Amino acid sequence: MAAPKKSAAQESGQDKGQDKVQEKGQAKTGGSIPEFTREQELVALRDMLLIRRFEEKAGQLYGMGAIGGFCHLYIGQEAIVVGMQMALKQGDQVITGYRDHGHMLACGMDAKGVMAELTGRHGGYSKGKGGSMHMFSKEKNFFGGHGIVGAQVSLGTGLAFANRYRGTDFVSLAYFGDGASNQGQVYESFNMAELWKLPVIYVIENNRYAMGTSVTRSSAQTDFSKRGISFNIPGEQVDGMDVRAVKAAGDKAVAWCRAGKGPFILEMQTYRYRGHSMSDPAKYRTREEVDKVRHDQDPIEQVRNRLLAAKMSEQDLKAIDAEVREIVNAAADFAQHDPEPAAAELWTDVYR
Ligand SMILES: Cc1ncc(C[n+]2csc(CCOP(=O)(O)OP(=O)(O)O)c2C)c(N)n1
Ligand SMILES: [Mg+2]
Repeated sequence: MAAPKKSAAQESGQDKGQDKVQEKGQAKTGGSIPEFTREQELVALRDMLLIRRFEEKAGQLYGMGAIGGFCHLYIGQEAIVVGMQMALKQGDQVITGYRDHGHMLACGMDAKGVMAELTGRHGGYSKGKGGSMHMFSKEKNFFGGHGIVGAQVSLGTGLAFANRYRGTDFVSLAYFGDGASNQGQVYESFNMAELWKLPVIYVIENNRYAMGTSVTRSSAQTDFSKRGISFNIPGEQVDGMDVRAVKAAGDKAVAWCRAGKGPFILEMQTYRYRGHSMSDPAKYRTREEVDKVRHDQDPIEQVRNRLLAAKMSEQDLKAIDAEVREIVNAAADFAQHDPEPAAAELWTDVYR
């Protein structure tokens, strides 16, 4: 059978149709977006800035050769993990794929430990033996960090099963991408989660690309909030560039899960500013496309602008950035000077 004809947009690799869906304010977050208090705005700003500066530094260290292997940056998507974290309570679990540094920082993991893992040092979360894609923190309920696309979806469903089995009211969050959404195990997980009413929120981070493939080229159904329809799992599209919209959607989904109603799907409409990984020249999209999102929808600028409009001074905002930069610089310094793991570590933490 001949391959189906592609549209002009698909041929060019440009994601025109999706552009429209994700234009500012287009996502359906269930009506108006509740305002944040000043305190919430400040928490969101600081936490998003920490991720942004951390990722910029990781990119620099990678360029200097201090980080080996793969490194997938989260720049542009910060509002998702920060907004969702604001909707959680202590004891809820988080699991994600390989674009994971932001999730760890949002969970409260230490920037030094994360950065030192990237540089393969003993003080890293996996003693320098895991790297960017393999970090965990039992204390902060962060379950990785998974390089196999989609694997975290079934594991996250398992975490929800454990919550149910133990009779707790904790909720698990399984983050995955638009590309991962087309994986078979996602739907096996959806079925079991709804069948057993498991408290899991499937957070689909639709950043419009899976490596170099745009969603319109790879997905028959590009409204990812509908992916649970045949399992009766409710879903919502959310403006993932607005931290307030993310928090509001998160609150709703968390309440649904905690009430024992089963899983919930949140499609976060977002964008990654950098290539898929550090080695991706991102030739499948135009510079203008990236610049437009940065200019019109940047999640950090949105909060900064609201704070400025609420009479917060430019100076006070700069002080927050300076405080964050200090944390990140200290983490980078530690990550470059901490020793590498001893050779004997090769024989520890091995599953037998
Ligand atoms: C099972 C499996 N298939 C393929 C890959 C190669 N791979 C790594 S990332 C990726 C794209 C995933 O894209 P998406 O889910 O949209 O996440 P994003 O990178 O955009 O955050 C692919 C195909 C893999 N790691 N695992
Ligand atoms: Mg993607």
